[in-house]
Amino acid sequence: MGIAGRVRAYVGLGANLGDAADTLAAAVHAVGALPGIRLRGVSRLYATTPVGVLDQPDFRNAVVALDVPAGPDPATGATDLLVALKELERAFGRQARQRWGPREVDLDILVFGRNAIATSRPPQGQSSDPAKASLPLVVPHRDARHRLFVLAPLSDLAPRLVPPFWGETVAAAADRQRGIEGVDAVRPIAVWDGEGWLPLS
Ligand code: PH2
Ligand code: MG
Ligand code: MG
Repeated sequence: MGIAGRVRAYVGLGANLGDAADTLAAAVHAVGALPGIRLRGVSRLYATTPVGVLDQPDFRNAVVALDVPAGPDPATGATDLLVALKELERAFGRQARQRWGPREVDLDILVFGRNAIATSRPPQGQSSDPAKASLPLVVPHRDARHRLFVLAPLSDLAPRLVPPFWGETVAAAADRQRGIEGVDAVRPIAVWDGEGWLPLS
């Protein structure tokens, strides 16, 4: 594949068990070290109020910009990235459970270039949650547009991006969602200094 066969992808990172900030720092390094993948940007780190199930610890969330192989077609390229991310999730979960007790990291493909993708997941790309295992891979991520914990860090990296189907920029969606969820739902707490998180005081 030539140098043109590359895509800008955005991946959301989340964790709320164990030292979530440490986990996300390690996850940023691990994603950036995947074969063929280059780390192009890291958002601020946010402390975020749980969405969905409310009775659980606050999350830490961030987004990374990646330069990844386009693959022979978008569905294949995105599926390859998905499989690599799911392997990382398993590796983190396995190590964390053995050593420090429960820990969890969630790595979601938010955007894969200009592509709109809906494709079945290979076995290695399925969720460990049986209820979700058979869901297709859909990119842009279905919920991203309505979740401030995704929009705020994505807007750090790509405020003027208009993902497929959205009809608005990431920054506009973040502003709207901030009005719905409130400014305190998603709080920046650190910046990436190239190696780890530097706390904002
Ligand atoms: N992830 C979820 C459900 N709810 N809430 C926050 N604040 N951050 C998340 O990453 C998150 C969530 C399922 O993936
Ligand atoms: Mg998720
Ligand atoms: Mg996920």
